[in-house]
Amino acid sequence: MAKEFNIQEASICPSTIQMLEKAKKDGVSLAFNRANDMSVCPIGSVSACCKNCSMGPCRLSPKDPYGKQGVCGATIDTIAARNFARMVVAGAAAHTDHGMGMLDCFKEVAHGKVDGFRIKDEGKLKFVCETLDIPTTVEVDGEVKDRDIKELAVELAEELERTYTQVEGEIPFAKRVPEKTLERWRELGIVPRGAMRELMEMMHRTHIGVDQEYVNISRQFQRTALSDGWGGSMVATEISDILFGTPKPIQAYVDMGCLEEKKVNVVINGHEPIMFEAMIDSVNDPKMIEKAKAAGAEGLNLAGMCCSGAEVLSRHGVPHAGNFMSTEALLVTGAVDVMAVDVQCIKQGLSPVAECYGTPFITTNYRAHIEGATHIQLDESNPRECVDKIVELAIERFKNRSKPVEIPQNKHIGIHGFSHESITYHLGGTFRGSYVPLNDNIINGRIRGVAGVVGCTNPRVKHDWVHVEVVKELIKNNVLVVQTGCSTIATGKAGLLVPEAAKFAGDGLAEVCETVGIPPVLSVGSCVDNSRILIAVAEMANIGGLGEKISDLPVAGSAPEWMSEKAISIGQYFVSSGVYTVFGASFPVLEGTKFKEHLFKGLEGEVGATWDFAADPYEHAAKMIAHIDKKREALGIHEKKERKLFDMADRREL
Ligand code: SF4
Ligand code: MSK
Repeated sequence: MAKEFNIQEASICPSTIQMLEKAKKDGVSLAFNRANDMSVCPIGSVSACCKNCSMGPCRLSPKDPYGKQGVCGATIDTIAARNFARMVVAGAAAHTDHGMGMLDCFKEVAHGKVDGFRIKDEGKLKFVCETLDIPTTVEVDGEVKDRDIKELAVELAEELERTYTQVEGEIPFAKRVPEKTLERWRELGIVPRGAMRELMEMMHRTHIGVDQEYVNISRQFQRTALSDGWGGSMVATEISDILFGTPKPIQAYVDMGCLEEKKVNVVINGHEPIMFEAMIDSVNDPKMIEKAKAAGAEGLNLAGMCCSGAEVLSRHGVPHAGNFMSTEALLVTGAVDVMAVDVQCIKQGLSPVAECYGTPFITTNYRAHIEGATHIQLDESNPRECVDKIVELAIERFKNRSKPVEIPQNKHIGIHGFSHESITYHLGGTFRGSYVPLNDNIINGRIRGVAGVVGCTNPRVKHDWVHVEVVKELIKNNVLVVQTGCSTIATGKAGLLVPEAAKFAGDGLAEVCETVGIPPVLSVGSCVDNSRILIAVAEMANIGGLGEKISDLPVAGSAPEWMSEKAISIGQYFVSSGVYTVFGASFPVLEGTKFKEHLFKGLEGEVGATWDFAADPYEHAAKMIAHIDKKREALGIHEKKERKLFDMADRREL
C-alpha cells in the first residue's frame, strides 16, 4: 500500500506545493509521489551490488560488507569504486558530449556553414585564444594587426578539439590550472589526455576482471572527472560565451509566476543553449507575434527551466520558471502551451503529465527521444525551421486551451549572469579589474572564504530547503557564495540573489557587497558553468596571498540536494582540483569501507581535498565553514587584520 504523502513537507516552494495540491485533485502523479511510493534500495543506494557480468548480479550485505565477495571474488571496495567510477563516466560523458555539441556548432559557424548563429563575443574569442597561446595578432610589413576573426575561430576550434580526441599529452585548458596544482596532477598521473580516451579507459578498467584495486580505480576516475571540469564543461561554457555572449549581471525573474495566462507560454527545458537561442529569435519575430495575436493571445511568452533556463537567464534575462523538481509541476498549471526539450534532466514523467494537460511535448535532439513526445529535429544550419514549428504548435494549443489554468502568482527578481569576467570587473573596475580585492578581503577577514553551492533538487529531501538553509548559513558566516544550476533557482526564489540580501550576511561580507554592489550570492549559470567556478579559484590561487595551489584556498564546494551522475563528476573534479566538497541528500558509497575512507580522507594526501557528507543543512554548512577556517589558519590569516577596503575613490585614485 502506498505511504501517505504530505505535500506541505515535500517542498518549501509555494508554487510547487500549490501545483502538487492541484495535481492531487486532478489525479496526476508526479516524481514527488513516485519517490514517496518507492523505497530506496538499501543495497543499491550504497553501491553494495554489482551487475557487471552475468555471473551476478552480486549483492553484498551493507551490514557486513566484508562478509562475502562477488562470484568473481570482487570485494566491496572494488565493487563500490567501480560503481562510483561509472557514475563519474556517465556524468563526465554528459558534459563532454554537450561541450562537443557546442564545438561542432562553433566549427560550422567558423567555417561559415551555418547562418543561424554567429560569433557574438569576439573579445571572449580572443581572450580564450590568448589563454591557449594562440596568437591574436599578426605582423604585416612591420605593423601589428589583429588576426581575422574567422581564422582565429577555426584555429581555436582545432585546438579545443584536442579536449576530446587527443590520445597523448594534456588537454588544452590544463594551461589554466595553477602551476603547483598541475604539478601534483602530473605526479599522480591524473592530467587528462583527451576526454574520449579517459572515458574509454575508465569503462575498460571497470569491466569484470580488470582494475580491482580501489585506489588505482580512483586515479582514473579523477582523471576522467578532470576531463569534464577542465575539459568538456569548460569548452561548453567558453564556446557558448563566444557564440551567444559572455553573461553580464542582469535582472531577471524566477518562479512559476513567469507564466502569463493571456499569452502563449513557450517553455524550454534541458541543457544546451542552441535551441533556446534560436527560440528567442522566433518568439521575438513580429510574424510569430502576429500569429499569436491572431489566435487571441496578447503575445508570446518564453520561459526556461533547469539548466537550459539558467543559460539564457544568465545571458539574456529570460525568466526562469523552476528547477528540476518543478518541471512536472509547471505543466499542472495548464498554462504551458508547449514544452520543448533537448538533453539531460528531462524526466520521462513529463510526457504523461503533458498529455494530461494537453500540452505538446517536443523533443528536438536526436540523442534524446521520449515515448509519447513529438520529435522535431533541430538542424543547426536552419534552427528556425524547428523552433518556428514549436511556436506554431504552442499557438494552436493556446487557441484550443481546454483545461482550466491556474498559475501560482509568485515571481522573484534576482541578479543573474555573473561570470569570471564580470566578477573581475565588479571587484576592481575597468582599470583595475582583478581578483586582488577579493583576495585582499579574504586576507583581512571581511570575507571568510568562498563556497560553490551547486546542483540538483531531489524528491528524497524537502525540495529547495537544504539549498536555501546551507546558503543562508554560509553568508551569515561571511562566506561569499557562488552558484549554478538548480541550486541558483532555489535561492533565487528565496530572494537571496539581490544586493538587499546583504542583510542576511555577516557584517564583513555585507560591507563588501554594499561597497561593490553585488549580492552575497552570485548566480553564475548552468551545470557546465561550474567551470566558471574552477576559473575563479584558479585565479584566486594565481593572484597570490592565499597559497599556491587551489587546495590552499579557504574555499569549499557543496551539492546539497544532488541527484544526477553529473553531480558526482562535478564533485570529483572539484575535489581533485583541490576543493573540499560536501554532498547532501545521500552518498552512494557504503559507510565503513576502505573505499569510502579513501574518498573522505585518503584523497587529502593525493590532491589536498576530500569528499564529505551531511544531509542536515546546518551540519553541512558548519563542515564547510570549519574547512574554510582550517585553511585560513594554515595560511596564517585566521586572526582579523584591518586592511583597507578599496572603494570607488581608491579605484579612481589608482
Ligand atoms: Fe558479481 Fe564479479 Fe560479475 Fe560483479 S563482476 S556481477 S561482482 S561476478
Ligand atoms: S539541471 S544536473 S538537475 S543542477 Fe543541470 Fe539541475 Fe542537476 Fe540537472
